[in-house]
Amino acid sequence: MADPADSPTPEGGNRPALALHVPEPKYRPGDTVDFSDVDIGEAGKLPRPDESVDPAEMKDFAYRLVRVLGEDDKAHGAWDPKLDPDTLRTMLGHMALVRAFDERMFRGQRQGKTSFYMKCTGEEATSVAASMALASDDMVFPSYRQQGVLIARGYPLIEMINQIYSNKGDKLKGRQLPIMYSSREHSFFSISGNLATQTPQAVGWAMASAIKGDSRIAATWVGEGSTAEGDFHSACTFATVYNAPVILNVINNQWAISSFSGFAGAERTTFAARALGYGLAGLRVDGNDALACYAAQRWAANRARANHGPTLIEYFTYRAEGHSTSDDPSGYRSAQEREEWPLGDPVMRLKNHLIAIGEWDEERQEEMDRECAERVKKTTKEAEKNGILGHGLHHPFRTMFEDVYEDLPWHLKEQADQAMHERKVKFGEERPWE
Ligand SMILES: Cc1ncc(C[n+]2csc(CCOP(=O)(O)OP(=O)(O)O)c2C)c(N)n1
Ligand SMILES: [Mg+2]
Repeated sequence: MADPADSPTPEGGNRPALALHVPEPKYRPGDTVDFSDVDIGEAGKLPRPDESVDPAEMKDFAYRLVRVLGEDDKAHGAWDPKLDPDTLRTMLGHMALVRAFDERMFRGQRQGKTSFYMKCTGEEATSVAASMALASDDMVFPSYRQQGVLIARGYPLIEMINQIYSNKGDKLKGRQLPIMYSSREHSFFSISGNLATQTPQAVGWAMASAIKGDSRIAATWVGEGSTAEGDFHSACTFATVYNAPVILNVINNQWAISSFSGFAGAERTTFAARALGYGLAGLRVDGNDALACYAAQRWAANRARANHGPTLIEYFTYRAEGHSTSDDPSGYRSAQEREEWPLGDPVMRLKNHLIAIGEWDEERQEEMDRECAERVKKTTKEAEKNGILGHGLHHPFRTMFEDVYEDLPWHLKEQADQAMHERKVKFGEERPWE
């Protein structure tokens, strides 16, 4: 007898028509936002397991939030990293500097000094506090929204601005998109615009570090949207199989340009819960709580360093501004989301904490903000002496083909000769700077 499943559904038959679910964000422009259903838990409630814990015992941590800073601006519970006031002030200073830097660079793009910029407003803690919990020579594989790592590691602001302006001071010679920094000296791997590629690279680097018997670990940062890329899943598999000394930081800022996190799976489960399927340790953290970010990263770093294994950390945060200077979020999301976000602003929360413990005040904060803005302004002027976008080529055209291969392969040599020839035909005599 024929299997009824093989026959096509007859018109009007009683088998249900199949249907797809297409995720839709809750709020669109103009909508009233209500985040009261977002369960943020309470600061200080979660225990801090031993760093050698079996991932199978960490289920709860993938669904709840590690939080330290409470409504009273005090630090609570076992995850309190108990940092001294000087360290907290340094952390606040780095976060304030990142914000001032973002403001000025964003304006610089609007003034035509660069073609592109990306802010990390609202996410400063996830890079600044997390990188302060690492050793300065641990290798980091960031995405394009971790300028806070470079600032926390003391990378010169002028180098960042030279790169953003692609000017003659740009060590990368204008060959990377603005903000895609690279610094071997600061153990900061070159940023790639191809999403999630940094995740298997970080795992591979960590594996190599272990193979060599080195003591340095690796950490990578990736957006929640990018976790839908295959690379991320390969990274998780390799990390767990080989117990690589690596930290996979997932920044869940709710948005991937105009796609909300639901398209990467947020309607079904948390991003930290990805860890469970791989047998990785997984933590879900309040990404706007600098102390929680620090504590989680330190926990994972200690774990990796002691060969207890890799950790996947989801930072629950919110991208407060547009994706980049090319984006206008008012076209796809409600402006109220930023104001209503239940985890507040990371800079304000750390500032209020320092005030609450009697180690800071509003006057000092204002002075610090002024100093940050002044420092960025001064450095910007300095970098502008090396040129800005629109001043023509800052590096000789002929160098375009250099520095990738030690010896230029014949086919690139041919292309380089042809390109130079075409420019001569177009512009007449060879330009002296070429
Ligand atoms: C492989 C690949 N696909 C698509 C893009 C285009 N793109 C650039 S950023 C971005 C959104 C990424 O969102 P998310 O991972 O959440 O990071 P966020 O920007 O929020 O920090 C997309 C789709 C790209 N650069 N690379
Ligand atoms: Mg995102």
